[in-house]
Amino acid sequence: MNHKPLAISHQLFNEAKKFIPGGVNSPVRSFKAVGGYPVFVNRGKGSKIYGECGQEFIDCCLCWGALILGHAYPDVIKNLEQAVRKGTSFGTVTKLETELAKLIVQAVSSIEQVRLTNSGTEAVMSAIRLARGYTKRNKIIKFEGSYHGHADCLLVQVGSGMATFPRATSLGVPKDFTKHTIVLPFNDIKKVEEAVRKYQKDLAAIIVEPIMANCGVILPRADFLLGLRKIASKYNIVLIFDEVITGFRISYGGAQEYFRVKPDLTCLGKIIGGGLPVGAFGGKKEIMQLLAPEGGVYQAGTLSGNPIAVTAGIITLRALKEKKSYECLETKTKKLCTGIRLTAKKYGINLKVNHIASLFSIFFIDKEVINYQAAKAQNTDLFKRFFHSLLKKGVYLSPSGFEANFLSTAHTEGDIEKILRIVNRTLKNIVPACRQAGLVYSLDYRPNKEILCRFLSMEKKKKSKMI
Ligand code: HOZ
Repeated sequence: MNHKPLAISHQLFNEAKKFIPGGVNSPVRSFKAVGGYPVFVNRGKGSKIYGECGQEFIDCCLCWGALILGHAYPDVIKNLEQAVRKGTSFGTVTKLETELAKLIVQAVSSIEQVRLTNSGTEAVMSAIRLARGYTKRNKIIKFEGSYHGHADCLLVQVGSGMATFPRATSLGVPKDFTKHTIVLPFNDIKKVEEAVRKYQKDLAAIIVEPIMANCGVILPRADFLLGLRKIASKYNIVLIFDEVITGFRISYGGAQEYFRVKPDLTCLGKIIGGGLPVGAFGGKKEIMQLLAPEGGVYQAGTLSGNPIAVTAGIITLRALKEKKSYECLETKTKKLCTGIRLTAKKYGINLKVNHIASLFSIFFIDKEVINYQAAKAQNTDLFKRFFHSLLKKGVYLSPSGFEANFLSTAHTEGDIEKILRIVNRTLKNIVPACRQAGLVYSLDYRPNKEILCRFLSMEKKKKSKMI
């Protein structure tokens, strides 16, 4: 085994820690949830990233979902080079902003007007303020394990990095700042009805990730989102979909198009910046018109609508629109996730793979994961072993069992097959640990090679056309 990359990561991380708190600019990157040292990445191309020692990884994190076209997508790079030559930021209006806004409005049916921000956190924070300004009410409902960025009022029972954090809420958030936040379990519409009846007079908004993607991927039950829509309409509460992850990922129109439920406001980020820092929030004109300078809800940003970031967003959205990529992405993801499930079955390992479109997570658990409490019950030690074994063999997953994984249009059939081969070797090796954790069906373990061989030969025959 080549120990050089590990030694280099160790050295670079220690150096970073001298100057950056924890060595990172966002906590999950520190590998705290999985142990070991983060990989220092030097470059990326297509479905791959390359470490400082040249190690190659198939990337299934993709800048946390932002890079749906893969790394260094040629058209994005070409246009960025041209844009940079014209100047990097003006702090005044450009045609580019209107162009990106138009693309978003045309794509997302509930959005009539949209404002660009620098991050998803900013978008969500502003959408909440707008909902409060519009309804003249204070309280908001959020769901356990969801992560809507790090604005004070939303840092309550949060997923993502906070799911593996030793304390439930961040220090530095006064109770007064979260006293209007009501936290409910995801997928439980009865609890929402009860809370709404209790607080209706002061409820400004319900904010939800239509697909939870910050404590692993958790799908909404049939009618949960529709139930939220009905309740919000009945009580004049603003329904906010946080589509920072799902926007332009689940379909071109986001999760709201996929599930056919229209929120009043939508928050976006990641993909609309094509790998550069952008966020956005938009919705009904009647609500959006309340923003300054038209209305009394203040929101601003020096670098908002930055021409470089907006250029990357425009090219990305245009490419997605033209390529009709979503079917392909879903086929690839289904193949990968079915393969992982069947491999686990072959070894009698109880694990759950939640997936939709090009979003997936793997939970070492024997029950369905339908909410945060279920996600919390996963065996994180087994996930750590799984993660590091894949990493060593060249697959980069998101470094926590409480995060989503992603595929891009750049992932090839060869990538999927390689990941499946590596998953096979990994799961085979961790059977004893799974057995010890009570996650193997039977102590009398007999591998069933037949099922997997049948699946793999079926897939070969299909010769599915992948991009
Ligand atoms: N909170 C992000 C994932 N849900 C992590 C972002 C990052 O570390 O870059």
